[in-house]
Amino acid sequence: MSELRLNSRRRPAAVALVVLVCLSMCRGMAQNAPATTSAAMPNAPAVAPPPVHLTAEQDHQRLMDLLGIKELRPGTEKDANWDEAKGNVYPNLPDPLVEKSGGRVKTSAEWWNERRPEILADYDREVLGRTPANLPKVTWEVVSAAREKMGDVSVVTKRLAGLVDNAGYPRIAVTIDATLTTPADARGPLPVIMELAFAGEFKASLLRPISETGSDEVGNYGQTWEKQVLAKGWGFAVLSPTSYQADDAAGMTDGIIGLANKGQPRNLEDWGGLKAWAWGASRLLDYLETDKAVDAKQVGIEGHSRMGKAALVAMAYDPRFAVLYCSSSGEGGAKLYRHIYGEPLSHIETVFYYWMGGNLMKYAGPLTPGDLPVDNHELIALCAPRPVFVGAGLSAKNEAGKPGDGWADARGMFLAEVAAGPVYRLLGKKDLGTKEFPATETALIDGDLGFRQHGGGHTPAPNWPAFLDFAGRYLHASAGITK
Ligand code: GTR
Repeated sequence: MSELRLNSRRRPAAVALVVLVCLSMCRGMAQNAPATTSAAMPNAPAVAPPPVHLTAEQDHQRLMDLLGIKELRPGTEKDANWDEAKGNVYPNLPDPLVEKSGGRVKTSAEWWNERRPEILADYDREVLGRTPANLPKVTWEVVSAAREKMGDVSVVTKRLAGLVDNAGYPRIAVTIDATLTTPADARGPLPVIMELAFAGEFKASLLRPISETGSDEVGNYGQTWEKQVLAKGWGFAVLSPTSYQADDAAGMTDGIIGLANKGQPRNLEDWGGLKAWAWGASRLLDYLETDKAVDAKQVGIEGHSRMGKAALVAMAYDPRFAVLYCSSSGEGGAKLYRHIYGEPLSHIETVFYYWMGGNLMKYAGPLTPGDLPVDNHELIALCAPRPVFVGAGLSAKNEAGKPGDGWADARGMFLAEVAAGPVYRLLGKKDLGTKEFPATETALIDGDLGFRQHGGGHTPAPNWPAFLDFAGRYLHASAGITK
């Protein structure tokens, strides 16, 4: 079965294979056909044109042209603001509890039926792009299952492949790669933490025997997060978002976005990479709902940096995720666009514009973050009433040789959580409990919004224990063991 799997590293070969198969099928059809050729057969199936391949520069320019933008504001580290006193350029946040009509949201019904859909529509149109309706079906296969030891715990690790139906455009093959590890001796379904992994982390999750140290890709602080999750009596899943959507501007006519778009470049309101990565997380959750080892109502999701942005999007859009650890997600993630410190929007829109919907580029050119109809306190509010933990590292500027997570702007994320508080309160939940930025290494985890700034650099590792304490109030190993 594993031979059938087409992962991202093998994708060019896979695409070539599909093309060859198509060509040979066409040849076969021609050989078997009577003397007439397809030109003489008006009903002959048309072979879909190949995907359009643009360079990142060409695709970026194409979006600029569609928007009529001549230039973006500069966005390098040198152009960024590093002075907190100058960060509050746009002090007026959109009020998550005021409707576009001007009416104040007073009941949870008004939130769910009126205001929340308005915010989602703004995110779809102006920020993240719209996930297409009727995306192809995903069929999950357990490629292998291995019983093994992780530390003292006996576990079963399943390697999973989500095969995406590509009948609508056979030139693009897409597979979602993931693993699921659960304690072998559990007597019932268990909570699971799903990680949205960077490529190196996913590779490490495939090592056999199981890796005791994990990958160094996002920082290694001794004990791995996987062991800490197992110590809670829970399982963990590792998802490879780049297996189904490459982290590459030039790859936007490939992967699930390319498949859905039949190889054509994106329109201004089409989904960006974060939405696509979040879509895959939801598909993995579909699989978890079918796995008897898992209590799918108790699935948490975690991601760091760009994967932290994607994890937040997954949590905001898919109400089945039970709890979130959003680590150093920064600009385009939990940070307020209007808090001008560290990474500016113009950096995302110059280098990583493909993570987002096309329209967001306007706000890094002629318009400013202050013109956005939403801000990311509302992305957090879309997760309400479910618990959200936001983590970050030290805010020192990222200088060569110095640890520092300043680029991700811990304070900008904290302020967003504070401003999401009223929605949590409206829904009967507890907010962060303070508007004061806490001292480094002080966890705020008594409410349904959690926050901690660790003393290290751009890594999720030091905040895992605080997150797991927080998550432990919602996910219960005993739920699995007693059932
Ligand atoms: C940076 C990017 C950030 C963050 C980071 C990462 O270069 O500017 O938004 O996502 O990459 O994902 O590590």
